[in-house]
Amino acid sequence: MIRTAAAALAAAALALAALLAPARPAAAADNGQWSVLPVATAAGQRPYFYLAASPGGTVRDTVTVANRTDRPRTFRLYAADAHNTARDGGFALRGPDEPRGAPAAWVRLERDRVTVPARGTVDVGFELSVPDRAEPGDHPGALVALEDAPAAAAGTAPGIGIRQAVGARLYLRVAGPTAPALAVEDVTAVAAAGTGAEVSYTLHNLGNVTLRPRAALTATGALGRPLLHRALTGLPPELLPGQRVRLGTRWDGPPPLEWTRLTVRAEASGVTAAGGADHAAHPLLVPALALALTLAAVAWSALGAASGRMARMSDRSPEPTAPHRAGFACFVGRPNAGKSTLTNALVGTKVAITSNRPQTTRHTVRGIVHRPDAQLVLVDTPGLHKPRTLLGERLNDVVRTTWAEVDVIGFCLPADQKLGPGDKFIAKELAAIKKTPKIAIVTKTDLVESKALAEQLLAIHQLGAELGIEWAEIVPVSAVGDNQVQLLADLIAPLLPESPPLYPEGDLTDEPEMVMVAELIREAALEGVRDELPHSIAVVVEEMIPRENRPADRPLLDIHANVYIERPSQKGIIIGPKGSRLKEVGMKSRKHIEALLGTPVFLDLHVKVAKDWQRDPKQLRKLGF
Ligand SMILES: Nc1nc2c(ncn2[C@@H]2O[C@H](COP(=O)(O)OP(=O)(O)OP(=O)(O)O)[C@@H](O)[C@H]2O)c(=O)[nH]1
Ligand SMILES: [Mg+2]
Repeated sequence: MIRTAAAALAAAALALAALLAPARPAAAADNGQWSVLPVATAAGQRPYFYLAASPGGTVRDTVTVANRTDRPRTFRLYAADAHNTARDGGFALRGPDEPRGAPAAWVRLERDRVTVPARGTVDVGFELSVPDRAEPGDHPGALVALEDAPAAAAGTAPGIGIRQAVGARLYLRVAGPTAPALAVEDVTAVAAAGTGAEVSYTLHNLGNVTLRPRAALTATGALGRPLLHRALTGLPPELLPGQRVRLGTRWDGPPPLEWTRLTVRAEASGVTAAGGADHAAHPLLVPALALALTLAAVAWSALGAASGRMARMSDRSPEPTAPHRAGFACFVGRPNAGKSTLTNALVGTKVAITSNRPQTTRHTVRGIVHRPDAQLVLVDTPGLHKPRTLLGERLNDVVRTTWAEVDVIGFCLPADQKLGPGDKFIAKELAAIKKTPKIAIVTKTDLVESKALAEQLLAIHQLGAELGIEWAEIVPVSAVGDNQVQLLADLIAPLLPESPPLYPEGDLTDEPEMVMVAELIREAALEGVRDELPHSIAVVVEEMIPRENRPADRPLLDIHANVYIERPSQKGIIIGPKGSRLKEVGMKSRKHIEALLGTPVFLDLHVKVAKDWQRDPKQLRKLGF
């Protein structure tokens, strides 16, 4: 949750306070024989350098190298970049001959070699010049004194394990927007000896500030039975910007005959991330239990209200006293941002059609997510855009009416496209809706590298700051890659009002069947058409009637639908050579319709011209807009 700039600063201050804790051995400032520390000031000894500078700015400071031994010692002095070790995520420094990045490359020491007399000290000044185009945020490193000659050869007897390179940590913060961002990636669970499982996961700092992560492992069994909730230990105290650390833990308690869902949830500086994996102690259990679960789910919905009681009885949620919440959360954003795909992923079934053509959604579609603690009514809206037709204006009106009425607004911004005028236009309008919490959702994260994602997170944070929007959360998700989708539901739920469920258990949408059928036909018709044609297509189901005189075990539903286009010249494209395209549209959509309605269907499609219907109020009314 990247809240206001003030909150980000507060987080930075916290991080700073945490950094004031004694240095860890990995970058000790003192090895008992010599030490490297910031020069003492009137205020006392600083344990490390904390420097703040703006891009283009320069800061100066002095490092003191102290020799505690009875002989002179010579050191090589250099600036090093910090990173997290691959082994356990500890704080580590790059060697003197490794390529230098930020901040090491920006440091100029007055001297790079010093001889410190016995029991004496030497001060060396340095200058840190931040380039104009430096990235804002934290750039951790250190100033290191590496003894020039091997200590043993110098005639003393240093204890084994004496560290030759000793460094004073340097925490540089470059002024500009800060955005904490964290991801849990690649959660895997492998059966270990006995019934245990080795769980591995990667923590990835996607933002530009140092994080101090905490994490917990949860396991749920079939039908959501809670099995485990345990804080994870062995996390790196500091996860530096851009760093990825692979970590692991062992869970000894997986039930031998149960499929489990493992989730690693991590948080730091107000940001939350989660990732999960399925685990079965016996490999055959995964398919077998998936089937069992499907059957159970069918039985579940068939049981109707009774299943509600079952759900409550079997629910051992950690906070049984937490009030139930229910309410509306809409997804808004420009066309093609991934709103409908996300709605479907959250609901777990297709309630809204999707396509790679802009302006696919033409009315609000409600999808319902049922959880033990909350019922989320997700409202998918048409993409808000610059209208060129009366239809466009009406669709935009629908969006604005929706966001004025819901409890939470989810603003969808695709990760693979830089924020554009369309996004900024929407953000400006959202800024005027003060009372409703807004979550910025970065969609399609599977399409970009982490660096691009980090930049997008930062840009969104900045956009919020510019317009005075206090994002309740900024969440990266991939609906296609099933990444952080459940986390999004977890973040929406607490923002909803306390309320009993608004829809009966088992209802996944309130879309009328006829509308859904028309939409499925339109979705199939959109495939492979280009330019203006996708906008020109509208579908209306005229009637759905069970065929008479069919045997009871072989019913057939007759569906008559009209596919409208705007100009006679478009007819040929839709119908295709010898009707081949229309036939394909019929075949494709029929499969989806039969799955939706659970009955064989005979689909009768007709192509009709409704001249310029997008601009004609009368035609629009006829087509249901
Ligand atoms: N790779 C990838 N593609 C996605 C993801 N989410 C959506 N898409 C694709 O993006 C395109 C647009 O998705 P929609 O869900 O229809 O977008 P929308 O925001 O509802 O669009 P409109 O209804 O036109 O406003 C489709 O081709 C989707 O398959 C994702 O998480 N990853
Ligand atoms: Mg849509």
